[in-house]
Amino acid sequence: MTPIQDKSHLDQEKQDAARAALRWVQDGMLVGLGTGSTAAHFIRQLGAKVQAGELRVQATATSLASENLARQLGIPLIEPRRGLRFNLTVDGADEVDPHLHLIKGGGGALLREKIIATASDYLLVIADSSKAVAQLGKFPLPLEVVSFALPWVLDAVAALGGNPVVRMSQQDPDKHAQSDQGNLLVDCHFGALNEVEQLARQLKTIPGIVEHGLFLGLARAALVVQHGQVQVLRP
Ligand code: ABF
Repeated sequence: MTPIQDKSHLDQEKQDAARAALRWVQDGMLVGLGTGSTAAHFIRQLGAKVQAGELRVQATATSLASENLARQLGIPLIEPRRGLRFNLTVDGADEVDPHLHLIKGGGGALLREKIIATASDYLLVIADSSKAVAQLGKFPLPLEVVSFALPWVLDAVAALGGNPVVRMSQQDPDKHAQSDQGNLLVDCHFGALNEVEQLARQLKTIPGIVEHGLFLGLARAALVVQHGQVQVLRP
């Protein structure tokens, strides 16, 4: 299979996973909207249902890109407020392991994604076949980092064996990439992650790391395309 065919094949899988997630959405729900190409498929399909009057939902998005897409599609948006809980959040992932531990943040939205996932009663992950792994760690682990703290964060992560690389902007490769919050993104190359809970705890102790891309114990189910079929995985 050529890379182009492979990409369109994976895109079809993303669409299939997104379509399957629509069955989790019930009328009247408060929904968290994820970020990335798989989540964008879900937002488009949800928007079509809202426009057709088949579903009424209110939503909050995990990134400005997803928020803009939802607004264009006429999905009613709500601002963060005290006491707000989402019935369901549907989001993509960079890696999903059999415990439904996730690496997220390749799309640069991990902080808002974790905030919304934690404020949700049910996090449903949608993913193409390339995302399911036996062990996390092939995909670099993203961190969102306060700019002032960058040199010390790089020292601390390097001391943990993380081989940190500051992410550069896709628009201007001479500039650092920035999150929607104006923070920097650092991609860590730890290799296979054997002790994810321990690593998550260690990263949390480093001042200047606002959040890391390990999502542990948050996903309640994952819709992953495997062998051409959407499979429901549970932890
Ligand atoms: C978000 O988008 C992220 O947490 C993850 O980094 C990325 C997945 O992107 P895609 O769906 O485009 O593969 O869900």
